[in-house]
Amino acid sequence: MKKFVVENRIWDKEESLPRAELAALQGAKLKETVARVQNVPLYKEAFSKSGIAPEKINSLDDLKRLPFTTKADLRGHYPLGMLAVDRSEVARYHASSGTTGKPTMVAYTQNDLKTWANLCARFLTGGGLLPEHSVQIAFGYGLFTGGFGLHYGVERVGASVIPAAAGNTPKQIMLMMDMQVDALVCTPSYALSISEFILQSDISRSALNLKHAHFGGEPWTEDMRVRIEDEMGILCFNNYGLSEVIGPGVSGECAVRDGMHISEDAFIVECINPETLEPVAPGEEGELVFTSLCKEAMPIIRYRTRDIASLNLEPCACGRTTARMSRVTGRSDDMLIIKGVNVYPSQVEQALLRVEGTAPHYLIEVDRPDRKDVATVKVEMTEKSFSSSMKELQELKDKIDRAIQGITGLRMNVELVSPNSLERFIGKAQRVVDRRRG
Ligand code: DLL
Repeated sequence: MKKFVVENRIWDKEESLPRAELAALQGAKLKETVARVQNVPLYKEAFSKSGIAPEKINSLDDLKRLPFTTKADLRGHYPLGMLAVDRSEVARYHASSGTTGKPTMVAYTQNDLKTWANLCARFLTGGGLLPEHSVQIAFGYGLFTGGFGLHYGVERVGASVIPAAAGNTPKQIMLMMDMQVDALVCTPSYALSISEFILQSDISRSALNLKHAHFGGEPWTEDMRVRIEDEMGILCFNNYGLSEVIGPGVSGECAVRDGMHISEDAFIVECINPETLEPVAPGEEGELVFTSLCKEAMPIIRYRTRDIASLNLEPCACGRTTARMSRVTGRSDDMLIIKGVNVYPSQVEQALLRVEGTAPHYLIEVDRPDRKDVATVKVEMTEKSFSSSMKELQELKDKIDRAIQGITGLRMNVELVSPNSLERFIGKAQRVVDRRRG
């Protein structure tokens, strides 16, 4: 099938400013943000403790003298202690996802909502969205920022939205076919479930008009992209964001697909060593830290994301000059340390996608019997490999074992499980059960 070709379009001139001009713009906006956060007790205190006069902050170098903001700070000020405006000025609330405890509430003024829609319009345009396209949004609509964030971004481009929301896969596919949808928006793991459903039913790919897809909200790998693109005959683009910073719209890929462009006129990005807290060099992996430059309701200073990625400051072939971030390879707090080796679930995924005969559905279970770490990867077989001989299955297990060891440097037990036996996700996938944490 012929793949869609993305026209190289840039939504805003701020995406391609000379770097010196961008730095001047950031400095001016930073001053406004610093003034605004004086309304937030946490920040007012931080400034006075570090002995820095807010009016003396002019650049990132000055900013670096301030402490970081962490998830714990936000939790400690639940629900609205980080608000920098009067509640009457808030137009909408969302919350960051989290499976345990209270969520982190985030707030937007009317201006924030406009900024947000515009930032989403940027990456959608970078990934080929045109005003004449119709877009199916299969993200949860609710406190999660994915659904509403992308919804208004698509509308801002002038395209039409089909707010399907997450779940009910047969209905998603029906809508996609009947409405001749051009673009799909969801998590990559849900896209995998949709693709799997299409392959298992007798729906012909030609019944779909899908051209491109915009995935985000969770880590995924290049191998996963190749798999989905081959199965669905579409182009898939990665976009990244987090509620505390704004939601989706922090960064996204352009047609070149060599990193996600960060909207640096809206956020200052730093990449640090999570242990020493010192900056790492461009190209080196570290934890991303963001300072917002345009947010009114909940501005944030030096937020430690826990997301591990690297930065590329070279201009891109697309004409944008903004820094690009690599894929997120994991979170510093999701990183598993097994027998002393640092392992990210995405590395296991990468290994599995390279072995034929496995479906890309897996679960990593870690236990510590007898004070020794034991990691088991449950991997689904494809229907074809499911009917293989014992000898072939043993060969498959060995291949997986070698692939995982090759990428992670670690041996894990491999357990082959029958097709469709592992849980499917309509939102963010849960790939790890770590029983060592009690
Ligand atoms: O997931 C915002 C979002 C929604 C982004 C839809 C893109 C698309 P939270 O629920 O607060 O917000 O979760 C944020 O999700 O710190 C990352 O760990 C992870 N994440 C988001 N996008 C990506 C991505 C939204 N493209 C957390 N690749 C972040 C890897 C991602 N991880």
